[in-house]
Amino acid sequence: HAAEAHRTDLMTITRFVLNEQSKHPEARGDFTILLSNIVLGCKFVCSAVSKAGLAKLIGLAGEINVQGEEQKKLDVLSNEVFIKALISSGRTSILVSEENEQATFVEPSKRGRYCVVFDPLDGSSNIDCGVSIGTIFGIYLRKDDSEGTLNDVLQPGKNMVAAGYCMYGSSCTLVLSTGTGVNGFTLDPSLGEFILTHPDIKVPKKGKIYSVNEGNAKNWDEPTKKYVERCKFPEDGSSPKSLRYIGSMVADVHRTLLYGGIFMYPADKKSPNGKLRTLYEVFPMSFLMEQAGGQAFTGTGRALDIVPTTIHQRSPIFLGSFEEVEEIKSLYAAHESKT
Ligand code: P6P
Repeated sequence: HAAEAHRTDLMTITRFVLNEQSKHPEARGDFTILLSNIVLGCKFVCSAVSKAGLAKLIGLAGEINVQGEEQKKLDVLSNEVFIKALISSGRTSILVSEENEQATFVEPSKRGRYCVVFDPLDGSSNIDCGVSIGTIFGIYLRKDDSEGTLNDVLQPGKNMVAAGYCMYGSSCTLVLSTGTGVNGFTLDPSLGEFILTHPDIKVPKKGKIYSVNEGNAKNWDEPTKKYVERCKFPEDGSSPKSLRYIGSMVADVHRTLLYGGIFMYPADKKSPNGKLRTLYEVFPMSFLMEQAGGQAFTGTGRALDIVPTTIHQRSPIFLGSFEEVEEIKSLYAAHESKT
């Protein structure tokens, strides 16, 4: 029946967003245009990633390929595609990319009300071995009467108007929230359209999976150590949790969103702010997790409450099932009260 609905209903991501936007009488269609350009970028990257092995796109930047052109690494290529698509949308003022040290300030004639922060190809170190990778993005509205300054992207994550990721794996799945829940769309290559396949995603309240790089255990703080210990040796006699760690944030978070559990990149002695970037990894994934009924915590507070000071800063993150994050929060609170 689902297949039948798909064939005749064809709820594409564009139609879905248009329906959503029609609930906002003040909407001028700008967001829909912006999103369609992000979707175009995702379709390009999906195609390039699936061909990477063949087209040797995974070669190091600077190598010359058989056509005598300079090889671009997939993450460099993906970044260029997203930057150009976002600028040509005429709906953005500032772009922050993991690939660019400086923010991109759009020229006045092409400026729009939105600011996009993104990682064009997160986990790209995994490309060569075929592990799923992804694009992560978050969208802010420019602050009132601003023409576009860094302050427009140094806003807390809770100010985002939308966030999402596109995972390039066995299928190409785009997960999006515009602030009224989370929906998943799968690319139908025969149509070149993202079709609604996961309506109204809710993260299970509890989970049986924990996801962390145990190789950092030596450097963890006490609450993290205690939580992971409880996952392995439950004090209440329940069965231990399973460890699943892919090492590609989009893949680890997507599994957590659908199956429940917790994904963690804690602070440690080596990296006091953890490894993941606040603006375009922590904020978008935290936004989605909260919209799906889960939580996102940094060890000291709600992740979306962070007020960033620099565009590439990092922050620790614990995100996933509501109850699992609740347990981490209580361990940190207990630790606080002892120190
Ligand atoms: P580690 C990939 O390089 C990445 O940025 C995220 O996608 C992933 O969650 C994390 O780093 C993995 O880091 O230190 O566990 O290899």
